[in-house]
Formats: sequence, C-alpha cells, structure tokens
Amino acid sequence: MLQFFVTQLAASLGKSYVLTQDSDMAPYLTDWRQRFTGKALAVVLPGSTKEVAQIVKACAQANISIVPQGGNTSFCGGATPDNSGNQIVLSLKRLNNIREIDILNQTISVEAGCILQTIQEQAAAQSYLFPLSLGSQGSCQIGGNLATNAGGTNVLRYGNARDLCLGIEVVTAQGEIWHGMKGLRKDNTGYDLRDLFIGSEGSLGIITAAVMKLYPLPVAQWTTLVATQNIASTVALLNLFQKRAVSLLTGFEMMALESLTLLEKHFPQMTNPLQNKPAYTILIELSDHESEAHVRQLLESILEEALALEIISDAVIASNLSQANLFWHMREHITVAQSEEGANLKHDISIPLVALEQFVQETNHLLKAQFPGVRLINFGHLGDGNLHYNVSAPEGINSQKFAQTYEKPIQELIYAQVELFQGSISAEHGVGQLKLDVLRAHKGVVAHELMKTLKRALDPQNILNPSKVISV
Ligand code: FAD
Ligand code: 2HG
Ligand code: ZN
Repeated sequence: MLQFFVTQLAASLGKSYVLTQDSDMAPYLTDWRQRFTGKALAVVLPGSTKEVAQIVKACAQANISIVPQGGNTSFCGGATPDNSGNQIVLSLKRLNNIREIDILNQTISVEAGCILQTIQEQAAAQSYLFPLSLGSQGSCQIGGNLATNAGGTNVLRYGNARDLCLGIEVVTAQGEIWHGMKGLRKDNTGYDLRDLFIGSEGSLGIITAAVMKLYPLPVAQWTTLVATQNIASTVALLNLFQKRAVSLLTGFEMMALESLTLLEKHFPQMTNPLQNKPAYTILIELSDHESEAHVRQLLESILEEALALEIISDAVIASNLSQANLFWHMREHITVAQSEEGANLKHDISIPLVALEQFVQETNHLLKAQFPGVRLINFGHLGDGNLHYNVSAPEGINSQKFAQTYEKPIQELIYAQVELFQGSISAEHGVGQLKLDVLRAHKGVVAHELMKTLKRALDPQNILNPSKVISV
C-alpha cells in the first residue's frame, strides 16, 4: 500500500522528483546540527504550488504525514521526520522563483524555496534592502524563515520574518490553496490567517509563496566593536544608542568572553581587536541614508559619551568594509566554532532587558557551581533581549557523556531561571521536536489547549508535521 502510494506519486511528479534511495534521501533526514535523524518513505520535490496541493491531497487520502522542509538549517528538529519510515519529507527547494518586485509598493513576491541570500541580492540589484539577515542565509529558504518566524541580526531595526511579511500563499492540510498574496499594509478583515501560519513550523499549512517588505538601501554603514564589563553597562549602552541614533541603529550584538575564546581556538584568524580580553564585546552597526560623514560623526560622538559615562572601556571602529565584515564574521562563526568543539546545548532565550543583568549573574553562578568546568558560550541579539545562552562541555569530557549526563539538568536549571525572570524558552529558533515536552509548562495550560484546538481545527487528520510544536 505504501509502495503503491510512492509509485503513484512518482508517476505524477516524475521519477527524479520522488527520492527513495537511502543515499539520495540522506541529506534530508538529518538536521544541520546532526542532533536528529529520521527515516522517510520518500523525499518529494514538487515544482509548483499546484503540485504541493496535489501531494497533500494524496497524503490526506492515504493518511500519510508530511514533514515540510526548506533549507534544513533549523535547530529544533522541526524539518526532520520521525523514525517510522512512514512520513514523506516535502522539500520546497524547486519553488524558487521571484514572482515580482513591486517598486511602488516596496515589496518582493517570492516562492517559498527561494534562498534568503538570493532575495537579498535580487532586492539589492534594484537598490532595495531585504533586511532579514541570518548566518544561514546562503542555504535557508524564505518559506523556512516564515515557518520559524526567524529573527537574526536586523530585528532591532526591521523586525523578524513575521514583521516583514505582508501576504502568503498556503496549501492547507486538506490540499486547498489559500491565495493570501495581497501586499496590503492594512487589512482588518477578521482573523489574521497569515500570522497563524507564520511561526507554525509546518504544523498548520505549507507556505508556498510570500509577499515581503523592502526598504531603501542605506548609503553608509559603520561598524564598531566595544568593550563592556557587564550586562548592566551593555544595556545602558543600548539605551544610549537607541536614544541618540534612533532608527540608524541596525545592529547590537553581544559576545561574552568565553564565546570569543572558543571562536579563536577554531578560527585563530578571528582575533578580537579589543585589548585586555573584555568580559563582553559588543558589535554595533549604524546605517544611514544621508552620508558616510554624518553617521561616522554620530557614532564617534555616542562612543565618546559612553566613554565619559564609563559604560564602555574601549572601542574599535572598522576602518574599511573588510574589517567590518571581519567583525560580523566573528559574531556569526561562534555557532560554527561551538559545533566544531563537539556536544553543546543551545538555549535560545529572551529575557526582559530590565532583568537581564540579574538573570545572567545568577544563572552563570548556579551553572558554574553545579556543573564545574562547563563553558558558557553566551552571545546573541542583545538589542532584542535575545541571548543564545549556550553551554559547551568541560574541556576533555566526551561529547556523548556530556549529552547523557548534563543535558537534562542544565536545561531544567536554565529554563527554570527563564520562567523566574518571565522570559521565553524560544526567542527565534522555534520549538520543533526539541522543545515539544517543555512547551506545555512554559505556555501554561490555557494557551497550550488553545494551540491544540487550532491544530485540530486546521489539521484534523494530524498529517502536517505531527509531534512538532504541539502533540494532539
Ligand atoms: P528548515 O530547517 O528546513 O525548516 C524549519 C521548520 O519550518 C520545520 O519545522 C519545517 O517543517 C518548516 N518549514 C520549512 N519550510 C516550510 C514551508 N515552506 N512551509 C511550512 N513549513 C515549512 N535562526 C534565527 O532565527 N536567527 C539566526 O540568527 C539564525 N542563525 C543561524 C545561523 C546558522 C549558522 C544556522 C545553521 C542556523 C541559523 N538559524 C537562525 C536557524 C535557521 O537558519 C532558521 O530557523 C531558518 O529560518 C530555517 O530555515 P530553513 O529554510 O532552513 O527551514
Ligand atoms: C545566531 O544568532 C544564531 O548566530 C545561532 O541564531 C545561535 O548557535 C546558536 O545558538
Ligand atoms: Zn540568533
């Protein structure tokens, strides 16, 4: 019966778009971190929205569940099938057309499988900025970005994927197509279906296209690395920049000392130009639509004020584009350094800015006391109150042993702290299968039941990414 289903699919889509050989399917069955591996009946590669709808209809009829997959770069196992071998992976990679750039409306209409960087490049070719910016932008897809409501380094100024989206096209769990591609900035016609699908990680519908906002390209950017002694000063610095640079502030990223020590171990060419190994290195970017001189002057004047207020102890302004790029590479390569180092635990959390200093002090202290030798690889989008509060194994400890013995108690400790400080256990990476079990406690019973009600209403057969985000 299952084999018959696959044969039928191959007959309608074309054999080369229905992968069934282990070696062909392998890249789709393990996630970027190699943390999750599953099995699949087939990996299916539709070439149009109509074909996606056709596949979903066939799956609904045969009661076969579907795991949508974009660039497979996410961190919570949302795009990896289970171990049953009865699910199909539906890759959106062939839906990769830019449908339209509407200069007057400042929007770009794209299919779900467009690579994020391609959209940025297409926008730039028309002198526009598509501001979503992630370390994975060379391989993640806009459909995956919307499905996870991705954040990244520009959220502070332009918002996350949800904020950048005006319309979407979705294939429902019944295989119907919802044409929600209006690029309107105002549309109060009842429930916001678009926002329901964004961030649902493929559990409510399959996003096949989207209308995204564009912005004018800035004419000048200046990037600086700044030394601070603690989180309190860093938050004060953020506040100063927000007051004085207002919308010119486009990046405010934090890197704690241990994260840069690990970075240098794996990428010795990426040494911190700041002297004396500061406790925190802050990457700040200002972007301007006026002139190089205007923004440079503003940056220098804010840094002078911060020095006078003693909230920073040192600063290096990038002298050219390649140095600015190096600063950004430092920030973006911490993830890679951590994964090269071996087992690591990710905690993508957000905490109200006002409580951040106390959270970090207390949580660092508790972890160091209870798990001697663990390395706290803290970095992240401080401007959004979003920390990647990651933990690497103590030097010399075997990766497997670390995962077995440390993962649960460390996660429990950190998440308990997050609750205490009224934060979130997933700021931007989503829930997937990784955080499925902790979501109920975090959301509270009422919110969790409402989520279940929505899932049952939109996907009564539970065929869209079952046991991801929510179990019904
Ligand atoms: P996938 O991993 O393929 O899928 C993610 C989820 O979305 C899955 O649940 C999948 O089923 C679902 N899905 C995918 N496509 C669709 C679709 N068309 N319709 C419905 N559901 C779909 N994330 C951030 O938020 N901020 C960062 O700064 C950031 N930096 C990163 C840096 C690196 C080096 C790496 C490897 C990852 C980073 N990520 C970051 C995580 C990841 O890139 C994002 O979550 C990204 O949005 C995932 O896109 P994807 O196309 O790879 O989705
Ligand atoms: C980033 O901000 C990504 O670089 C990855 O969200 C974070 O490695 C991580 O945990
Ligand atoms: Zn991030």
